[in-house]
Amino acid sequence: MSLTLYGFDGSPYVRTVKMLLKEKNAEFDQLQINVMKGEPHHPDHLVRHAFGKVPVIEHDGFRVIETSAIMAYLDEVLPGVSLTPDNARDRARANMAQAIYDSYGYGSMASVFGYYLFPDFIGGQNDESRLKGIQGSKLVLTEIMKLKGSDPYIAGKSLSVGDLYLAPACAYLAMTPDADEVFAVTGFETWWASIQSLPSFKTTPPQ
Ligand SMILES: N[C@@H](CCC(=O)N[C@@H](CS)C(=O)NCC(=O)O)C(=O)O
Repeated sequence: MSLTLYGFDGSPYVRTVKMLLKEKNAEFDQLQINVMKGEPHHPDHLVRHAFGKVPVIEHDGFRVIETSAIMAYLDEVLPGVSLTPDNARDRARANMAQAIYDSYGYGSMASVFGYYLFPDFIGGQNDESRLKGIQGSKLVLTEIMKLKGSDPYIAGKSLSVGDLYLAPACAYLAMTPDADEVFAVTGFETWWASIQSLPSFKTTPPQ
């Protein structure tokens, strides 16, 4: 079996995939395609992902792009713990978390953590966009924590792809002075504590 992950450790989406690979105890190679250096837009990577994004995976010669497709594929083909809930409602909760993050979460959260951590990459420090990002991020966390309800994880009693989606961007937010404000959401604190204790989280720090 050969498995290659294309994408650098600074990318939240790459970390989501890497956390799944760690949860599965999978062996893989990683090519550190660096977003900060514009490497996803180099011709050799555009062959893999025509839209110039990471992550991409190649599994025994089969290429998959887009994190949602990668997560579903790897969860199905790799042995080990399943990260897809075993019933329709919990699967819907995980899928909702994933879609909310993709559609409304990543952009809002990146405009907050990017402001402090990667200002050049997001086109400079813009306070209006940061403040809008704080509100957007809070709404996203609020709605995802409502999906979690009183369960320990977003889609129920077990860790799922929904949790792995949200965790890396929260890790970046946690490094900013806006963390307390963004994280002041019912249910977030206990969820975040359990995510931070996962070996798959601890062994995939952004670099
Ligand atoms: N829709 C893509 C989004 C992935 C994405 O936004 N990746 C970022 C890094 S976290 C990236 O490659 N950015 C490069 C760029 O936009 O230049 C997915 O789900 O995989």
